[in-house]
Amino acid sequence: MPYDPIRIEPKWQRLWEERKTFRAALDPTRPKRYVLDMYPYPSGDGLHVGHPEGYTASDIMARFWRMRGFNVLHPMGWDAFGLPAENYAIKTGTHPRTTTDRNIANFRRQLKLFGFSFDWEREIDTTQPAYYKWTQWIFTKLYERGLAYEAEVAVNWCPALGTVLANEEVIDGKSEIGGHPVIRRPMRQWMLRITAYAERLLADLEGLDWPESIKELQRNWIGRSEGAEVDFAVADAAPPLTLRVFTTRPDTLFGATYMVLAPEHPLVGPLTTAAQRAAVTAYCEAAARKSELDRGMAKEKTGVFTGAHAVNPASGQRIPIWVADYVLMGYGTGAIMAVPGQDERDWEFAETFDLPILRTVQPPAGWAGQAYTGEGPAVNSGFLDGLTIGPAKARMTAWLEAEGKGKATVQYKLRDWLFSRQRYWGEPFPLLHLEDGSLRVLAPDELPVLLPEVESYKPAGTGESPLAAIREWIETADFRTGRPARRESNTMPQWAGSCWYYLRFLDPHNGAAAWSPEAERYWMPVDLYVGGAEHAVLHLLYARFWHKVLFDLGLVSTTEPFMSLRNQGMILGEDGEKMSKSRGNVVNPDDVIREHGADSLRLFLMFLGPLERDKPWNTQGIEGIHRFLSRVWRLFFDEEDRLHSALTDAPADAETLRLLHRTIAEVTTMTDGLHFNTAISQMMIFVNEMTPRTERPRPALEAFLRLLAPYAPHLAEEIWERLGHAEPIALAPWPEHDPAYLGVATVTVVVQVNGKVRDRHELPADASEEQVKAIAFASAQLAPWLAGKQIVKAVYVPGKLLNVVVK
Ligand code: ANZ
Repeated sequence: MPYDPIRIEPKWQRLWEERKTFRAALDPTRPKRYVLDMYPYPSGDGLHVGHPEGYTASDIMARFWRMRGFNVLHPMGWDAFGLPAENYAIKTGTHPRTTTDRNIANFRRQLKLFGFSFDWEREIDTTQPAYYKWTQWIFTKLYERGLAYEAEVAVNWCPALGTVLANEEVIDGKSEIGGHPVIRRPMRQWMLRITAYAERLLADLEGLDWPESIKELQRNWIGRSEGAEVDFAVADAAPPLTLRVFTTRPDTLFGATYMVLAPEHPLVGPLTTAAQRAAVTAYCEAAARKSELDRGMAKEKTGVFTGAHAVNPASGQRIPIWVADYVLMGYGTGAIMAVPGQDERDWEFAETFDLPILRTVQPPAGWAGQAYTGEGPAVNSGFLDGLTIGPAKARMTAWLEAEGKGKATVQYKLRDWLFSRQRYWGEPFPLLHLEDGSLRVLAPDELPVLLPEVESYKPAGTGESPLAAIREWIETADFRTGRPARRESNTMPQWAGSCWYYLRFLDPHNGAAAWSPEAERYWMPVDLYVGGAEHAVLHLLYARFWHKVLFDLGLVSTTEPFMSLRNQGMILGEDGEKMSKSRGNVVNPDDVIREHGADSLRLFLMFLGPLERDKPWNTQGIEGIHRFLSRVWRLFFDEEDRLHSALTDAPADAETLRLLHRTIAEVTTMTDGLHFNTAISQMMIFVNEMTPRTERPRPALEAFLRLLAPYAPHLAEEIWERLGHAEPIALAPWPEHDPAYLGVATVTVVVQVNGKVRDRHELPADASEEQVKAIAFASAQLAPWLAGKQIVKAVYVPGKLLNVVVK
């Protein structure tokens, strides 16, 4: 009997489920690990081979830590509110509940094929009332703390979708979904005051074990700038008017030769002179049609003079006030002092409109024709002259404060979070608009506010959601007073459910609370969070924000939710391009599993290369992995499916012990560091060494099997059981290595194909030529370079190089 994953795998999936092998129970006497995946949106397309890459990595860690004695929580669920189900409902009339349930069933079926060690009893679905009741409850907490408010805000209005979009959903002035034009328009919205947490969101990044690139993206998104606010008096204004600006360079104040207001600045109207009014109005209307991103990126500077002037508080000069759309209303004060001598954008603008330029930092000799943003002594700046930038900033800020003309401030790029959507398939807001114009948030016993049935899923087109059209739902009565009240027709964005799902996993069936304090104290924080880098900013920032609010409310015990974060790279198509339906290079995991089995797919995904890197799929690679697993099988069983006669209970010889302990040490260290490809290489070495042996010490083989178990769990269980073990290998202890047997150094062997470096391997210094070649030729990394070629020769330079010539 050959290795037959198709027979083995469903059996073990069923047994694990029946025996509840992966059930996680709160047990304060045991150390815990919480291993979390970014739960998927159950799309109609089903799983893509990219999904299980991260899930396999986290599953290996969950299994590894379980075997090392930790009580492991490893859950899975569905982030199931969202636009695709709703758009499908609009097109076909199918209720989003129907499609969502169908998609979830398909995702669950597919995930189960992989043998992931999830505790399925903890499965959650953000669209179930028993879940979103608590999402609504958390919203009431935010509201009570003054962190949720209504505002008229200029929003991205998409006429075609009939809804408002978040900035992230708008790309180049078009909707991310469908590519429809988006314009700016003021509307009443719910906002969350994430800006109140800007400083802590920034500072607490320091303590996190996250990829530095992700931390940097969050830092940039929060965008902290230190500077000053400066007040400019408007010349000849009666009554007096002040224009306040934010600048990071108060030291350059003497060089401010004009000012610029954002087109939406409230003083644009009052300041504009009669002669300039028509031009200014036309300019502002044109600006309203552009997205912020386009405005920020535009190469050519556009603008219009208001006809008014201000007085530079330092120099006393009269300077013109302009309107230009490179100044954004949402940052600082929406007005700037323009210093063309030291600012490139201001320089270009001054050149375009022939405005005066005055240098206030001395550039190096020969510098001409452009702004100088570097270091140098202050010039043309009265009491600052001669000072370098830092001291000049400090001196100017002190002067402004003494004169009552300004003060030191900190600005953030981070904006408050636009938290409402004009959609059906989302969480209703837990509040009532009362007759007197006031608001009442609902008490816990009034939750959940259920989504009502609607006849049409089309947005109202007025900017309101389809819910606005259901009179009997919108018009209700205040349960406490019996007086008429209106519900909110907006729903929450998809991000809401994912802001706290990791907490619901702790205690998913709790009907009386979102989670119990005991469960939270025991399981939190998440020890390892694995997911795609596309969530670098939004999901991870929003969830951190909610978590900090919950911390301030005493509802969670940690200041951060996710201690360690790892991103998986993208699995590209075999052609090295992003997988997409239109390219026809999408690999469906169902097909791969049917052909090679889940263990081969798991191992292959991990052997493709470092987890965080983007890697192309390759079909030959998975065949190589399948052969490797077949050879593992053959270590234990003969052709007649009996235990192999080479298995022996005699004590292992010194050489075997050295090999075994080196393998244990290497696989342990590499797994612990999530260097799965390297761990797999080491396991291949072990199998290559053992295969020709006519005496295979059984304890050594069993130890090896335990190392393989997190990677190829079905195969390992099957062999383990046939060896006579009653308890699953998934719960067997991880082997320990004995340092006495180590002491062999490793070398890096470079693999060249026709003179070009294509691969490298970390191998034991004493690996034989056959071993090196076996590893090298099994490598998925190398496969594309050998595909369809004939190997003419392969020369091994011991410990250094494998030189392959193909034609
Ligand atoms: C004068 C100045 C002189 C500036 C100079 C820079 C260099 P960051 O670092 O991103 O915080 N600014 C302020 N508000 C703005 C807005 N709403 N829209 C567009 N630009 C705005 O940038 C702060 C600088 O960006 C501020 O400092 C201001 O220009 C500009 F040599 O003031 B500065």
